Amino acid sequence: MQATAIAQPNIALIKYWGKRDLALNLPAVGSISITLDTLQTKVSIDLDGWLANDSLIVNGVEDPGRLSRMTACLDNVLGVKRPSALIETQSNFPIAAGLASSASAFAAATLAAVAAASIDLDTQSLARLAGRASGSAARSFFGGFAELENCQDAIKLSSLCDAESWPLKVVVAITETGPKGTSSTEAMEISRKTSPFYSAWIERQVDDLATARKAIEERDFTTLAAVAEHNCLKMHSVMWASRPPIVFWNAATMRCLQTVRRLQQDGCHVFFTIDAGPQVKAVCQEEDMAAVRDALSKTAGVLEIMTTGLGPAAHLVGKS
Ligand code: 2P0
Repeated sequence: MQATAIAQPNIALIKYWGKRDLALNLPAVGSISITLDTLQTKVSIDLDGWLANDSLIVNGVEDPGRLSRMTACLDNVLGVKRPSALIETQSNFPIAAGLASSASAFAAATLAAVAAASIDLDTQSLARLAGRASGSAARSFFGGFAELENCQDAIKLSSLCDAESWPLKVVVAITETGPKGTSSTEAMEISRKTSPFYSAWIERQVDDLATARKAIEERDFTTLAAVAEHNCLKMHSVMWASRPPIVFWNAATMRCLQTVRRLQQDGCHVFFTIDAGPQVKAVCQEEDMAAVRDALSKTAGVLEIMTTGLGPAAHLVGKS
């Protein structure tokens, strides 16, 4: 009744922002993402039932603040009559800071829970269960480039291209290390209820998805770069126009964007994307990675740089 799984975070190039069903956590739009390799979350779940209640240990420290969301995830995966669980998670990158740590944590937790309970489920079902806990977690069940389709009453996941077939690199510029002030769920709901741009965002998503899908199929970096940057800035415009405004950026975030523009003018194949946090992810071709890394590390306000390639789907690493 114990299992351990590893999942990598994924970064959306065409973003998920907004829910059409809060209770079922169904997204209002489809999304396309890349799953990373060197960043990862390892989750061990022990269902032997020797605890009176669930207990969550995050990076070696008991974390009651995050327990209720994890308990809800396990209840949804295993049913409420399950034994109490000891859940241990280890991430090798900052959590709750706009680096998709909930995607990797809930993907790994879903997989470990199902394995610990010896339940046999296909990838689509696992992805849907993880998506209930965190919308982006569903995409970490696929390596490389993944698409989450927003179908009538459920989500559908598919692989667009594996990591080896288009081995892009990602340079992550960390501009702030503390946890963010507003959760994604909360921020999405504020956007849905108050942003005058929200309906336009929803309507146009299908076009951005089609453009990105075709660019990925044709390995067309320039087109993918343009649509990904546009989609990212559009999502943040929705947030900025919300009431109260939701601004995840800081001054260094903006400086990183200027660095990426300069690199592009110098001929580098690179584009930026930013999620619900102040970090900047620069996606680039392998031959440009050193230049991108160098330029971002010299950008004022950048505290740390991480580099990663594209990686595998969530996978089991132990079971007993
Ligand atoms: C994404 N984000 O597509 C978008 C872009 C952040 C910005 O999915 O509310 O933690 O748990 O379903 O998955 C982050 O939100 O949100 C996210 P919930 P999640 O990656």
